Amino acid sequence: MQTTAKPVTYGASDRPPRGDYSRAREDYTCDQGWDAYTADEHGRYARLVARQLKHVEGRACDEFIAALSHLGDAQGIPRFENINQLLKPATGWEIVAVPGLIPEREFFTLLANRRFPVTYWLRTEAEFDYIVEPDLFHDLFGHVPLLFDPVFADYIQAFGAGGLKAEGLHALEYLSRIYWYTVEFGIMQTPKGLRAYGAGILSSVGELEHCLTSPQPNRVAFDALRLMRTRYKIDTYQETYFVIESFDELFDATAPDFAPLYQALRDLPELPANAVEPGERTYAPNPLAQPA
Ligand code: HBI
Ligand code: FE
Repeated sequence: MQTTAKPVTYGASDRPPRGDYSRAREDYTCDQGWDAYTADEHGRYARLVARQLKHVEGRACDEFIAALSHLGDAQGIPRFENINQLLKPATGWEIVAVPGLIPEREFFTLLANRRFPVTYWLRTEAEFDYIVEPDLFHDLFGHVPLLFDPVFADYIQAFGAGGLKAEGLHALEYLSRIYWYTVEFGIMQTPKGLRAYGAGILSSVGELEHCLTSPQPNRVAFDALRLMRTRYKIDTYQETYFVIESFDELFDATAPDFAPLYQALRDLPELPANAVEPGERTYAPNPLAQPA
């Protein structure tokens, strides 16, 4: 099947695309190809999940922990249609396979229609600890559990719909920052301390501890305008984490039309990833877990 789906990679990276974009349909979705996974890949996925499950307790938000059981027994790579049988009735979402990163317009269109893109290929053994591009483990383990949370599920759909309304390239850059600093690297203040909810953190071993307890990064109260001014880096730990107090706060802050914010942003200079603005609310790191 010939298609116009063209490979997409992060930024100007000259890294060759990892997925087979020739198998993608016009909307960039493709079949998961579950039968093609090897025993090695099933085993590697199971080891990635087993390791991460040891780290998320006490570090991931309760909503994530509560939803983990929906990913199945994690003895191997699940069939997306099996997850959809649970996910669709829960929040109306379904996951669809994609060959990797897809263009913004197709990405926002999928989210606006409650279809979450999940990369079908899994990282190699050499990338067990770290991979730049989002792979199957990042998307499935990092993103999918929170799609079972009704408020977060509505937020992602609103974000997708907002993205389709974004006019001009700058708006897409601002929206990418919102996505990056919430869905990928967001943390939450809870009565039990700071907890992670961003998929980029939840699918990483090192950053899960770093984002909550390291004295290095700034932890700044979530503010959509401040956030959209702030640049981010894709291949290091974040230098700033934006802190919400609930998913309701996230939904309320980003559901309305962003046009007034884009207008205000035109007159405000961008901020580096490690900026701290005078007078803004910041959060102290969690105390280091006492050795058992
Ligand atoms: N494509 N498959 C996939 N996954 C993403 O997370 C993704 C994407 N395309 C664009 C994108 N993210 C970001 O630019 C969002 O901020 C829009
Ligand atoms: Fe992601």
